[in-house]
Amino acid sequence: MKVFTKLFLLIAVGSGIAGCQEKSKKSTESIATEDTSKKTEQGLSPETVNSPLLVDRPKDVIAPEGMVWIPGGTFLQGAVPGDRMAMQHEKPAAKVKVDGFFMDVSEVTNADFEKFVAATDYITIAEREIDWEEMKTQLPEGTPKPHDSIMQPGSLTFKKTKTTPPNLYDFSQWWRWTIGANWKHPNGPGSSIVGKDLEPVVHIAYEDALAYCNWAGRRLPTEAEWERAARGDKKGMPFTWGDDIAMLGKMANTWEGEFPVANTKEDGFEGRAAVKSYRPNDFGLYDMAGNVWEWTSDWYNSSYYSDLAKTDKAAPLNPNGASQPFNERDLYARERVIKGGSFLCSDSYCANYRISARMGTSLDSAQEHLGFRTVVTAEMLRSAQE
Ligand SMILES: [Ca+2]
Ligand SMILES: [Ca+2]
Repeated sequence: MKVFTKLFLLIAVGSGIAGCQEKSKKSTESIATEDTSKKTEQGLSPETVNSPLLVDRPKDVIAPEGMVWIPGGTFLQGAVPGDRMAMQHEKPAAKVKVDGFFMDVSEVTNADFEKFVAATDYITIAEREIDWEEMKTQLPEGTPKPHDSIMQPGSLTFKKTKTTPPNLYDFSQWWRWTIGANWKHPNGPGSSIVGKDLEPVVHIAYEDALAYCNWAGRRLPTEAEWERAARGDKKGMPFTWGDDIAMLGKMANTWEGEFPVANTKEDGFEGRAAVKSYRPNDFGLYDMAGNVWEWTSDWYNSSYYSDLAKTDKAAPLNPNGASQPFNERDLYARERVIKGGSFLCSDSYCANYRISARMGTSLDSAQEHLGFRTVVTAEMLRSAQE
């Protein structure tokens, strides 16, 4: 679904765009009762259980430039005990195993993406014309067509509010549909990426990220791989650096101050920071907390963890998430999981810089705080050499 469609839905029918808002208990219960058919069946195949684990980097493969080996391991995926900010869709944590793999040390940058576009002439979703015929198939029947003046290529940009919003559920108060916003003009037509080679590329929809991966011989991480990489060797810790929230400003680019009104910039940045502006985690990965959100390949299913807990498949190997999308707050949603939070995440709001934090984002959504990083397996590298 186009990001515009989401915004339009929000305005027209009050549906929820992917955001940080807290869960509505009422809607959770009513929708879960009405439609259980969309719930996940986990997507875990029996052969992935109790298989041997690839821990160390195979000697016949070396890390591609800009990547590091993430050792395989067993860990608890999901909310850690005592995390008071954890939402229901992060619980309960599940023991999983992940084979080792290589991961980009940083978010994909503007310079990286520019090389891809130069080589392929790829046009991102935010740069493409909006197809109303396609869009209306994903809207409630009878939804009127918006005026042509706003049915133009664009994306979502953030704008601070002048005063404290009366509620933080309506994020149309700080998100704007901006015609002409895209990866080359991240804050709208008047902005550019000149001199910002090392900032993370943004306004990247899922399809755009896949196209880059396909060109680069990479893929997106699963949510389990992403969490394994972000967590490093720290067991039971909510953050990539441990459990001390006082370190936040030194360790990640997030929002400090009252969201979405006042940003104190105590961490040095109000918007995107060049990648590697903060210290890396145990595995040498930068900005796994904050800066920009990162796509994973898992379907977003708000029942995934609770459904996983009901199965008898202990410690599955390389789980790839729910078999189908489901969002109890938006039954039209077809979303993938994004991780890590962004420069817009505040401890006064959603604290999505926590490792277990997750959000569903529609496949065609592009936003100014959403990018990605890639992974590759030893097997993929071997195949590429054949
Ligand atoms: Ca900041
Ligand atoms: Ca990030």
